Amino acid sequence: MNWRNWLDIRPDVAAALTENRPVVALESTVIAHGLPHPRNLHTAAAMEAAIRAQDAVPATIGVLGGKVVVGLTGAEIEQLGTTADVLKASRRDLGLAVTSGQLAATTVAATAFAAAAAGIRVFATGGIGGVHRGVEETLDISADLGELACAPVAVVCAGAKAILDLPRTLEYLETTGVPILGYRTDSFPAFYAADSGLALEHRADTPADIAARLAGHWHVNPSTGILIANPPPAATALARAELEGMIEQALRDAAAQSIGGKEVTPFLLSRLSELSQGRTLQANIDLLENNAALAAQVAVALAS
Ligand code: PSU
Ligand code: MN
Repeated sequence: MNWRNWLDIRPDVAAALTENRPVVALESTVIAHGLPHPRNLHTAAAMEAAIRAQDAVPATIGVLGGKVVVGLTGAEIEQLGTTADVLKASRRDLGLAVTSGQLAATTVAATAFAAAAAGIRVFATGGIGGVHRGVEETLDISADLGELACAPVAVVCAGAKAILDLPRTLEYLETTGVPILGYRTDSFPAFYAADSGLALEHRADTPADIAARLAGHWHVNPSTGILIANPPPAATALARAELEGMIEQALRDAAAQSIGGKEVTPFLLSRLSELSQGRTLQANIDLLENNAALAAQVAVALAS
């Protein structure tokens, strides 16, 4: 086994990186575990198309055939989005998944790690993982938060998922030293909702402005990640008040069914989609595409 080749950067992505052309990393857990089939595949394709529309190169990341692949093909994405029992791989799982050869989707943590290893600076997702409600009991804190502290990648997201304890998630990001830059907003978005009611201290209003701030961030903090908080599109975003009751119901259902560990987030997302008659799913899809488009604009500005 040639361990040095664990990272398989596909030619189109490698060429763009060598030539300093814009590249945007995308995760695959949202495809394999976050969205239902077939909308997961439509969304993955739409995110890649939104990136290409800005003349940037998408690099969807996953683990396949004993390699962490950067720049999955459409057929490989389809495999991840249609196969049952795909491993949800966090950073800690990557080395073991490479040695077992199993098919694995990468979370934000694992994707940020791989993107940093490949030299990709900009990554788009929906909402990052964070500190879960009831953390006093479960100690459930997403590995996304720890990884952002040591991967120099800008993650474009609609904040952290609304199912989480958002004030504690912000506290944790402060503790680990991960800054948050609001895009055209002064408050932390709440994933499905535009505004969590939690204030942000940093704001940028154009992709060029974001790119300039990123350059400054990495000049001073070269090994730290940063969140670009992009509110969800207004057309399908939900109001925070209407969400809260559904989230509480979903959390009760998770507890009643003893859902724990890495199953918690996929369970809650899918339960919320049922409780909202698909409205949270539509909001999730729209914000994913919106984040891909902004990430591409930022990558273009960074490369110029
Ligand atoms: N964003 C979405 N949907 C998702 C995720 C992000 O819109 O399903 C995934 C990401 O892969 C993130 C994961 O890393 O959810 C968080 O899982 P956990 O809470 O188990 O760390
Ligand atoms: Mn967890």
